[in-house]
Amino acid sequence: MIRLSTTQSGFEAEFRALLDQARETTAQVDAAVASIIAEVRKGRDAALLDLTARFDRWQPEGAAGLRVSAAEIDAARARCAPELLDALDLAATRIERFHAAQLPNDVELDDTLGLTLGMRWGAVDAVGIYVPGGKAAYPSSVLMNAVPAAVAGVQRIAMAVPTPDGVLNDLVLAAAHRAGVTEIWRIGGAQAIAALAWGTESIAPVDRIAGPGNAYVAEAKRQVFGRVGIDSIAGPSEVVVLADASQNPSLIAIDLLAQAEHDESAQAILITTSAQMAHAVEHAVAEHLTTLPRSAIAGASWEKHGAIIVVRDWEEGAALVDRLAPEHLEVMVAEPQALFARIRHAGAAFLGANCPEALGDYVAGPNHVLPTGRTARFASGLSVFDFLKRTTWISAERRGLDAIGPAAVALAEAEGLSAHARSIALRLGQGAG
Ligand code: HSO
Ligand code: ZN
Repeated sequence: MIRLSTTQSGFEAEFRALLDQARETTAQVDAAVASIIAEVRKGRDAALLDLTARFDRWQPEGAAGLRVSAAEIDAARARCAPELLDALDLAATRIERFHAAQLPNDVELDDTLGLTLGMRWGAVDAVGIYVPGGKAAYPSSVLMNAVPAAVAGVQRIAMAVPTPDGVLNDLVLAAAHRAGVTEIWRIGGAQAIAALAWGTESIAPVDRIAGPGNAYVAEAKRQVFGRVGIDSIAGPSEVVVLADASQNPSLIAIDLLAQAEHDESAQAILITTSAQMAHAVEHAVAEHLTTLPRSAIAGASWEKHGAIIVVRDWEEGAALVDRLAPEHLEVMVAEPQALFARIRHAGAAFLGANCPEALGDYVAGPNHVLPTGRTARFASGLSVFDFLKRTTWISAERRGLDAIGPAAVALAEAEGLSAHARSIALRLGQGAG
């Protein structure tokens, strides 16, 4: 953990080092991924069976065995604790409601010259949702990826989830069922991305792929991009907490650690106007770490990437946040809305002492798939927009054509495109024919 203060000499250099700190070493997997994709394109179902046996150590019973059946989904749901299914349902309902509120209106513009111009939103036909297996299998992420697609109106939502040693996570299946996933495939890694993008005998290709994954999955998404759309490639998670002297240091500390426990390369940063608070939080972090089950991971993240920055005022604090452009921002000050209004770059904000990030991770309603690694400068969290696309349209009355056609003829002639010019001129009644 690094302690900084904007009053110390050399602060700028230290802060820049923090901004530039590499938190993830991405393995060089390009070539391996390219060969897996080629294998799936060529061998299709048979290649998937092979690769699954090789990487996930189980032997599907033919291609049909790759798909999780309705009976298996029902059985998985029956094994889940009813309280957990209720919690999942509450989360899904709230995520649905918030994402439905995002649905945009079509545009229609009458230009008064006799033309009507429009833009129409439509859903993507088929989407693939990748869900990591094993340790990082989060039912909450299934909801966060699949619900926006369903709300957008996507007809086919195909989920891919690896089942190492054949083992499935019941709550992941229950979440998929609740979210409206239409088919579930027990495949993973680059081979799953290849199958979703290119299709096999049993898996129809999709149009867009979303969802987190390991280095192989991320690289595979990069390599199939263009054939299909992809969501952003997520890096390690991060939080910036802004706190003034009035806050409870123990709560701030646990919020920082909630981020840190995700992964050793996660980053948690406190920015405070109070040197006393800085001190108190540092102690509270150490205290919590003595009892947290994931203290090894959280402690390593805090040690390697954590920071406490003391600022003179919130003017300085807001400027630092914009430079960090954090994935998550907690604003725990007396007037959180006012401070939030001064900040431009953050993936998602949590305002006031009553909404720790974890509330948003699970049940609040906004998406938890957010831009990491300072990409909040130009990117946004997952939403219905990721599963919608636009078609613009023009319709013209005769008087509209007459009004603007001549300008188009002139531009077409200047570009040397005679058929373009003539297609308009003929209609204007001026063409040589
Ligand atoms: N904080 C993570 C999402 C998550 N948290 C899932 C718990 N489960 C990235 O926004
Ligand atoms: Zn989280």
